[in-house]
Amino acid sequence: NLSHLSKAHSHRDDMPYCPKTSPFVGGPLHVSFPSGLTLAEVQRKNPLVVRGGRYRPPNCEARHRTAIVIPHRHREHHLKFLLYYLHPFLQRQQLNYGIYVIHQAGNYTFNRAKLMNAGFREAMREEDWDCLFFHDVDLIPEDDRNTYVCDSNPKHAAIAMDKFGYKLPYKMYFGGVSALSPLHYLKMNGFPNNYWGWGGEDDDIGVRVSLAGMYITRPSLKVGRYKMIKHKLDKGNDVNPKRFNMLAKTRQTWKMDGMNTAEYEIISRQYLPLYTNITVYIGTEA
Ligand code: UDH
Ligand code: NGS
Repeated sequence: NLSHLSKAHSHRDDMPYCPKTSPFVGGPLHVSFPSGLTLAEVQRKNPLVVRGGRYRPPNCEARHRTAIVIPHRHREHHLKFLLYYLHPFLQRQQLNYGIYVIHQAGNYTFNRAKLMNAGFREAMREEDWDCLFFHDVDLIPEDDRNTYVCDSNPKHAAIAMDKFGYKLPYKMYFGGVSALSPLHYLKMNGFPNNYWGWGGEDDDIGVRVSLAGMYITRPSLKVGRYKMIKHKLDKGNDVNPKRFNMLAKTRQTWKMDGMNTAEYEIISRQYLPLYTNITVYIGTEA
């Protein structure tokens, strides 16, 4: 889809399009977590990444423009590893990309899905992205062929995680990493705003996909592999006891709760060397 080229970020006429399959993409990746890693080193290893964590291939015009949206709070040590792996991975795929970290302000209960709504709106405000990857901070892709571009329908990318023995834990699982075009996102009214705490919001999002008349696509089990950085349940993200009752009502609520009702306040927007950090105050449970 090249329709965006008439908009803000214009095509560089002097450049040919990148090939359909990048020559730099390999196969399986070895992922480990080196102890002394610093953000300065990640920066040094990615000299072509510019302010706000943006990149365009230097010698060809990218065919795809992908925003990575990462919900975040108190996971700086995971973010460092994700950036260490993701920047080179996305560059090998010859994408025009940007990384957005959506940081929840304050200490109130975490709300992953609402942060994604804020991330969607704020990323789209800056650039006409044709695909958004909603990405947990602790999941590292383990195969270069897991292309960070959108499909004709919403894509669930993290289908083979190490912690689930590299298989889907259950058929409708939609957690971890998913990829939607702006049209997909708006068609399903974005994500729910009122799942506070751990669990269920990803299932709700999966249900929305089908309620909006779409279906979930997936890469192969060989390609959609991820290593999770091990951790315990965070402070401020207790298991949400209401999640099952809420999930039972998604059919009645999805049109009234989502992108059309997402309210939040931007506290700050920082264009850091490796990512754009957007701190948002998303309020508290009603
Ligand atoms: N996140 C944060 N900070 C938090 C909570 C969540 O940044 O305090 C983000 C982060 O991107 C994370 C994502 O939200 O990857 C999902 O949250 P999670 O990692 O807590 O969820 P996950 O299901 O792990 O991956 C839960 C660990 C144990 C749950 C046991 C409950 N049965
Ligand atoms: C389901 C949760 C999902 C969660 C998945 C994997 O039970 O939100 O487990 O969890 N759904 C409900 O609670 C309704 S995990 O093994 O990663 O802790 O993503």
